[in-house]
Amino acid sequence: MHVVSTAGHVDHGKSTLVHALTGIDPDRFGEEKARGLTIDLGFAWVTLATGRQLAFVDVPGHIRFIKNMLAGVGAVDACLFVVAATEGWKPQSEEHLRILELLGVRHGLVALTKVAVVDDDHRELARLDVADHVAGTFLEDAEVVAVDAPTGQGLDDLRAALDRLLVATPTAADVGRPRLWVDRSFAAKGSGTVVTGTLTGGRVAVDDELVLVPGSRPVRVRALQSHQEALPEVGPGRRVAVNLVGVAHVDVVRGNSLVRAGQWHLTRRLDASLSVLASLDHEVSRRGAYVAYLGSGERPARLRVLGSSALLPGEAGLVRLHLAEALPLVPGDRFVLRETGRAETVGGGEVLDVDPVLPASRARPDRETARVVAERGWVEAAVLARLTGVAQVAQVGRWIVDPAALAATRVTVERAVDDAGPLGLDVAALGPRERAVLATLDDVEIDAGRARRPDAVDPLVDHPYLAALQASPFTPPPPEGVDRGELRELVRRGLVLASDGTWFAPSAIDTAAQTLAGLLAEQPDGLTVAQIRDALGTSRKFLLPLLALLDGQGITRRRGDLRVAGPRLPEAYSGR
Ligand SMILES: Nc1nc2c(ncn2[C@@H]2O[C@H](COP(=O)(O)OP(=O)(O)OP(=O)(O)O)[C@@H](O)[C@H]2O)c(=O)[nH]1
Ligand SMILES: [Mg+2]
Repeated sequence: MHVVSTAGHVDHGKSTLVHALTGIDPDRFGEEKARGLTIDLGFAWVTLATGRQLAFVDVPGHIRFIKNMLAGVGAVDACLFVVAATEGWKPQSEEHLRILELLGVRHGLVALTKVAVVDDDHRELARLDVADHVAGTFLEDAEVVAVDAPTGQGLDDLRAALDRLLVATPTAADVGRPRLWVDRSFAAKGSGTVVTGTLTGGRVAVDDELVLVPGSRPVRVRALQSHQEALPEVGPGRRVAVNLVGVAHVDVVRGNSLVRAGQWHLTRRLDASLSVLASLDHEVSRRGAYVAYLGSGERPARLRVLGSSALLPGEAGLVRLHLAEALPLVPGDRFVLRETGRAETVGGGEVLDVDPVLPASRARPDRETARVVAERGWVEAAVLARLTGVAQVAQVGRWIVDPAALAATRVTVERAVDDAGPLGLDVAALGPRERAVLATLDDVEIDAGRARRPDAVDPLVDHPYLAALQASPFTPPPPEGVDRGELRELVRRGLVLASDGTWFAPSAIDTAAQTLAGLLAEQPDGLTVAQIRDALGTSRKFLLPLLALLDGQGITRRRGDLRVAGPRLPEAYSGR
């Protein structure tokens, strides 16, 4: 399945040819038929003898309707370039060819029409004329087929040539990011809003939730058609009619687009390449009122040339464009630039950066992902995918990081780990990026929320406060002079037990448990606080927090004023 647009000067026989090839008259409007002139885009389709399917977008040749032509050729795979043998190369032959070149169309063939009404010499002259003008363009090596639609002459040759063209023309890629630039919106009887366009980038299915841009109005796909056939799903590279729920047909216009939420960066500011047509008789600078033809729409744009103040005819350079509305664009999108005042095509180019971060004075955009990353330092992979249009695998945490920025953060994190010493660095105190880098460091181990070097000796097991607590288990000294952070860490690691503002060595609990086990073996009905205090040789002040620990661990249990055996009370020494 391919989409092919016509191109060529007014009256050269584009619509007649499409009609002859497809049986469908692409001129849809009464006024078009009455005047014998295409005003707006027309659509037709045919299945070639080999089974290959082909959709035509038929464009108007008249200069007055050039913006309709521009709306139609944005997403096509190839062109059928029409030149009448009666007239030869004309101004819109030239302008259409330039436009197709600027939009990056790379495949096509030439139909030399109306050959039945000229003699052989004329026909050969017209052929030479065409060859002259397409030299150096993508049509240089294209087949030129002589036809005459009313007599049917050459139509079979043209069909065969179209088939060869399609074999050589790649079909639209499916990258899982559908985008439909709307070229028509109307109300269909009984089903509401229908929009049409050439689908690219991915598939769309019935019941899909999409958003309408500009704005972000959610809409749902109620039904899909391609070539008037209802389909549950349509792939890229096809003409589609989408029946939408959630929007009135008058609220959708040519140039709008349908995309999936979250897949696109919507931008009003972009950097791009710009090739200025050699035929232009003035330079291109920020002065001037421009319109950019992007997708199927005509967009007023302000322009600034990057790196110099103006581009001369025939020159290629870089520009920053400011649009009035945010559009779902991606690097690689092509556009044509026209100047509104003079109604002339200025040039065109390729979108390079949909979210420029550098000021225009320093920006030097290109298509390199590494540049996008370098200008930001850190970019979330999902964001980078939107900015480049290419799926990106996160490298550190959810980010992709410029090598210099990564090295700098690595140094900061390593230093923080070293400065924290053997106690370790509190991971929670780090920012998310630092935490992601920490996880990539080889010579750091993370345990219970603390990062430290594995070879660091743990000073806490030898901590003097531990020794002091062990020395007087039941009259433990307060942690005077002990660093608060160290104390917290001693408690966290279970080297010190805290209870109600009093601290104990774990061995105090073990010793107390043994003592109480012995006493309770003799007095199973329970011990008073005074009995326990005397047995342990302590005072009430220390005993109550100690009992809280013993109760908490299930060694003892409270019954009234007494303490009885808890489920974890050790066996009493048999010797007692
Ligand atoms: N004899 C002859 N007449 C042709 C041929 N092709 C088109 N015509 C006539 O030329 C006139 C213009 O044809 P169209 O097909 O409308 O031309 P077009 O290129 O679509 O014109 P626009 O869409 O307005 O740019 C019509 O009267 C056609 O009948 C041809 O191959 N031979
Ligand atoms: Mg026409």
